[in-house]
Amino acid sequence: MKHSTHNIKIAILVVSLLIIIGGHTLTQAQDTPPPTILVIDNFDYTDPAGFKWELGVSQGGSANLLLDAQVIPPDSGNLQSLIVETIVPCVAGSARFQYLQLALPGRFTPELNVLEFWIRGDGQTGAPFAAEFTITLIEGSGEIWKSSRLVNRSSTWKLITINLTGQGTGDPFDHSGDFIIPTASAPKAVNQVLDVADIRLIRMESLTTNTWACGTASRAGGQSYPSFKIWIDQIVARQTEVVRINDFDRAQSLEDLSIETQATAGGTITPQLDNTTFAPTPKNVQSLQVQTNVPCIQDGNRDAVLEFRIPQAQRDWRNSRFLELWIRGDGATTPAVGGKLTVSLVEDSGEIWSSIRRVSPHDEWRKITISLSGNQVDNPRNHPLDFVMALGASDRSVNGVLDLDNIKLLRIGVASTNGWACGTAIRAEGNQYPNFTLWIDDITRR
Ligand SMILES: [Ca+2]
Ligand SMILES: [Ca+2]
Ligand SMILES: [Ca+2]
Ligand SMILES: [Ca+2]
Repeated sequence: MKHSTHNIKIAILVVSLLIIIGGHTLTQAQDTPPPTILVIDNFDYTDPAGFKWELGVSQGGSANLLLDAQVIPPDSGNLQSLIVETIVPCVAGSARFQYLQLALPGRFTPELNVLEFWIRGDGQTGAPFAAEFTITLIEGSGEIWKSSRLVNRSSTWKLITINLTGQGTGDPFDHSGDFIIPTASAPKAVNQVLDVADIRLIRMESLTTNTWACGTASRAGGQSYPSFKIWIDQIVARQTEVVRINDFDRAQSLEDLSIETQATAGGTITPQLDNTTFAPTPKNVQSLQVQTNVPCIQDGNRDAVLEFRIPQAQRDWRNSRFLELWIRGDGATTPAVGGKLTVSLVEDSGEIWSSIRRVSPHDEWRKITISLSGNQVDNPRNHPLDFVMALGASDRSVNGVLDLDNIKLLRIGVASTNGWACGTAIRAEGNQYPNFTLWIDDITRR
């Protein structure tokens, strides 16, 4: 495998970089982005001078930056990705940090509403198991906005989409889906609103946590792990357009909705239109109430499901990044309190992708957002914010990636949790809380 390499060993702060392209031949990048996309960096340069990011790193730290023409995300016309390996040791009495910073190649326009990029780990096992990854946006006003997450060492490429929205101050790790002014940067706050058209600089940081790097994590056995290596690619800002899947407003009767229902043995699911309660969205007049009664079954996978068949002309979801819907609970204060909501997408290929979240019995409308991305087999309960293939559905796997070019069905499962229904919750006994009611409204993708 050939890499273009340049090793950086520096002691303090910002330097400009030179990337030395290796011996392999490169051709001109193919992307001619539509006007709604601003490519921040795709790392597909034919000229090493294309690399404009500046490195900042704390005392004693360094970074290896490599362009990689072999390991690239599944994105058409893509030529290269960037490997970022950071080595940032602990130095007593000084803060650890590392970042790559870029002046934006063009002005952000206000209609750009998501930032996205591909990321992947090195596929190795062992400590450190994860690192902190942060995207920072800095406004011309000086306001600093961050969105943080932990990334693991999985060698599977993952598409990360972050809403270009932000308000107030807080912890960036609570804002992996949008941006927040970190509490420590609050003195630089101006209006505490992310003004997209005022963004001037972007930073990305990948750093093992202090507990790993400084050798205090219990499993690190006192050893320190200052290094972490990631691949990153195709950093873009884009506009996503809202497409209605179902708002339940135009239906006169259930027949107009052409919903199919299914429940596991002994269960019932009863949807009905409700024009007395609906989500607080413009011109809204009606929602769908879903009453379920689903007793326990032997293997435990009890569920009651609404199935929305997507019309042929609306099955290409490739320009969308999120599925959004509004939900409202029944406000129950006695068991079973709350339930689970399962959202599944069925590809025309037959692959089924699911996301499960616990739903509290709140009786206020809430909007939930699920990222339209998925590329692994896992328990959907671990994925309220994106999609995975459940183990039980993996026998239908075709290519193991959520493909958005032909989404045939949307399934929504509503049920009380097994813990209540099957009597395993502390206060429950036996099979006694099979009922759960949820209101659903305004299902969209964007
Ligand atoms: Ca690329
Ligand atoms: Ca602002
Ligand atoms: Ca509605
Ligand atoms: Ca697929």
